[in-house]
Amino acid sequence: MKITRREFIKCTAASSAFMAIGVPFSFAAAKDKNVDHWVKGVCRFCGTGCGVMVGVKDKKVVTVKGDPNNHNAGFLCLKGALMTPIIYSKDRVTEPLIRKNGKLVPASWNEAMDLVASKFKDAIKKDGPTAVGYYGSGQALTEETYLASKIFKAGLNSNNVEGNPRLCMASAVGGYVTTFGKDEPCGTYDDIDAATCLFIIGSNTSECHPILFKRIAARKQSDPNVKVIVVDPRKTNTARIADVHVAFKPGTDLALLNSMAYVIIQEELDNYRFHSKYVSFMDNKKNKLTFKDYQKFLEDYTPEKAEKITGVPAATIEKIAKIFAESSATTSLWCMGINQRIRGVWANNLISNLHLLTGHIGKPGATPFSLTGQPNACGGVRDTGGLAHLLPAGRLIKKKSHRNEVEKLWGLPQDSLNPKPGYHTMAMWSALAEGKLKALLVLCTNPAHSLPNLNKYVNGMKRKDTFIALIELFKDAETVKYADVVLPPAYWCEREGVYGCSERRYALVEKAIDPPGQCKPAVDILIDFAKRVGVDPKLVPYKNSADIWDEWRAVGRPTTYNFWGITRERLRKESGIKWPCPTEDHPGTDIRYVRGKDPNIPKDHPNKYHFYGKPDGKAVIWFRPYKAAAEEPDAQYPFVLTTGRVIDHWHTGTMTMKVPELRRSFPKAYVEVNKKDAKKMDIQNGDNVLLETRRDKMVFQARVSDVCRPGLVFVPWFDANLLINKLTYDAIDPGSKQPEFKICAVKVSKA
Ligand SMILES: Nc1nc2c(c(=O)[nH]1)N[C@H]1C(S)=C(S)[C@@H](COP(=O)(O)OP(=O)(O)OC[C@H]3O[C@@H](n4cnc5c(=O)[nH]c(N)nc54)[C@H](O)[C@@H]3O)O[C@H]1N2
Ligand SMILES: Nc1nc2c(c(=O)[nH]1)N[C@H]1C(S)=C(S)[C@@H](COP(=O)(O)OP(=O)(O)OC[C@H]3O[C@@H](n4cnc5c(=O)[nH]c(N)nc54)[C@H](O)[C@@H]3O)O[C@H]1N2
Ligand code: SF4
Ligand SMILES: [Mo]
Repeated sequence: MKITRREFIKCTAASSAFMAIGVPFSFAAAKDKNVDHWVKGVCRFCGTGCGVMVGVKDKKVVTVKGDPNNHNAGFLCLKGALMTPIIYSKDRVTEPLIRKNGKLVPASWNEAMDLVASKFKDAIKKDGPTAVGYYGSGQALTEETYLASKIFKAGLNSNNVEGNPRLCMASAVGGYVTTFGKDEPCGTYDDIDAATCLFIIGSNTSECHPILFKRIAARKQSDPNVKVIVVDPRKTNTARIADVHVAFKPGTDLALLNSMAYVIIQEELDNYRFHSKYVSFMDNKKNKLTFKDYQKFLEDYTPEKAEKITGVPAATIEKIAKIFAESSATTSLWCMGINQRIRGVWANNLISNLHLLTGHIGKPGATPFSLTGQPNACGGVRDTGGLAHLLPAGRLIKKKSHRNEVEKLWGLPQDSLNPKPGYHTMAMWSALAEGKLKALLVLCTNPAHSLPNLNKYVNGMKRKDTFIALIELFKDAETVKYADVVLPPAYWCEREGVYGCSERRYALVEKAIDPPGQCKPAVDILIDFAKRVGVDPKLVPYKNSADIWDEWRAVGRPTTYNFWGITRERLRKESGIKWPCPTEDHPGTDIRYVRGKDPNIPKDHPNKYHFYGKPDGKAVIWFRPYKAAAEEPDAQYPFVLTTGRVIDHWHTGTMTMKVPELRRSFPKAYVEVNKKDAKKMDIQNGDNVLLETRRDKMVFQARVSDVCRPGLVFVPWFDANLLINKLTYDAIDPGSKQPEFKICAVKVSKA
């Protein structure tokens, strides 16, 4: 298939509109005459994890189309369909680079890796293993994250293993683990097709999970009884298809969700039979309480009281609570509007509370479903334990029994793993700024653009006495400016490995082509690194990434993640399989925690539902009071600044800015201002607007619209020339340690 430039432009112009009304966009019908062969893979971008077919001709990728056998049924959004030019960008790093006299200059692999190893060895010798660390990504392959985590935790005895999922999914992990005792959703995308109420809160699904949004819109169109509720302070494209859009005051989700619970109980719409048997009630001090106590706790959240906090009319709160509870099957979907908050874990709990209260769980169409952002945040980082407090498959560093189990699996002496969790992400970058962390290996993430309150952390990256080795695709990524060594990786389909998307689906990205120049798969770079820093060779015995996969299967096997049945051979044949999947003939699991559906529950278990992550088998309804954001607007900084995404760009823009059609649709960041606010400040479309927070100030062009509610401004964060993260705030959730990207106070004026 060859798409002409004109066709591309047409698609680009139409993309947002298509997605908003749910008309599918597909290249599947296009002809394939210019392709030698097709290779199966997964889209490089969002956590939807669409299956793709990569068309290869003369050893080059010439096109990408949707895999008809995967959940996306052949459809892709534009980002997915336009991945090819990224591979062939002239800005790729194709040879190792070393900083000499302040400039990055080419070096051999040997010279570069020797330098990296010597810096790490020196740091360990001088300050011990906690002076080194790894900062990875939910976009790295499972094999890469598993291996890096093992090299640092087992090989170097350092638990300083972190990554961008801390900026993204940490609150969702915290929410699931506290509510159910286990991470990861209990439902799948199929629930969207069976739901009669879709409760979407803090997720701009139409722009950030477009192919799922297509499914949501199709579901709504298929049945007039299906209701969509969108809770977002912005009137996004997602909100535009909603039956009820709740444009509430940012940061007040906790009050709103508690109030919905209040209404549900008041109206006797709770499912007493369900929650009296399968649910326990707990307050913040982990006291076991009763349903009666819960009712009492909720008295602070009558719709009238919640109206005062949230700005949502009491009648609207009552209405959405009733729709949620009365539907035959309700699925909730949420993302960063919930997670990137100082009470992100609590907000996650409160969404699950509504499901546990009404029994909307474990039935087709009824599930609390956290949308993951990156293509492999779930499979790669959450599941393999690529964070500072985790070990593989849900095990914890702090738990001796978990450490001992992993020591056995990894062939380590008993009690040899470091029992102290490492630095979480924000602490890691602070430690670098303070000179406590001396050497850092960074893979597949661009922290000099993506961290909040950037100035503080970039000053740390600039230190002369710290060392950053960066494995990065592009010369123009912001973090390259601060790296001491840059190593060139093989990209996406230039090496093979597994991605695990939001619905517990593991799928293989197959190798389609060779990488350019001296680029190498990250797995090879990591194995070389391990050898040179003196990691015991027995810990890295792999010939290829399939060997790592097999080890990871064995490490997951004794747990409830059990995906022993997801062999490499199966992954080559099938377009993804959902764990748990204990045996090779097991079809994978759609619904967890239900007898007969979840292979972790014995067939003769006395209860239909069994929340085996909790000792008593019961999920928890948590009492979580409303807490305000870390930095509320005041007289000096009277607006709320929120940041987020646009459909055609991926994060820091390094990849999507290389695609002319995508760059053209959003060439530059801007600030969205509400019409009424704009009028008061005499701001017109296109005017320069000064945004000033307690941390920095910057000028953006205005887009005046009704998208933001009054008092709120929004800036997309893809633009490296307008680094909005210099203005954002780095307050973190005390539980998940995830920063509150979504809310800070800002002064807005015409520039
Ligand atoms: N096109 C595109 N798609 C992507 C990505 C991308 O970069 N580009 N990145 C991927 C990744 S890693 C992620 S994490 C996801 C993120 O996906 P989303 O979370 O859907 O996207 P965001 O734009 O970050 O934020 C979502 C919404 O949160 C709202 N919000 C702000 N404050 C609040 C609040 O207090 N409460 C509530 N309820 N909502 C609030 C914002 O108005 C915004 O519309 O997208 C993934 N998909
Ligand atoms: N203001 C604000 N900031 C945010 C957020 C927000 O909502 N608002 N969201 C946060 C969230 S949810 C996330 S997930 C993070 C994401 O933040 P980052 O992970 O920093 O953003 P990316 O642009 O995805 O960075 C990926 C980097 O890896 C490079 N790369 C691409 N492919 C490969 C590869 O195959 N191998 C290697 N080695 N490198 C590769 C890319 O060129 C790019 O530099 O940002 C966070 N930052
Ligand atoms: S929805 Fe996400 S995974 Fe699917 S094609 Fe678009 S960017 Fe890729
Ligand atoms: Mo993310």
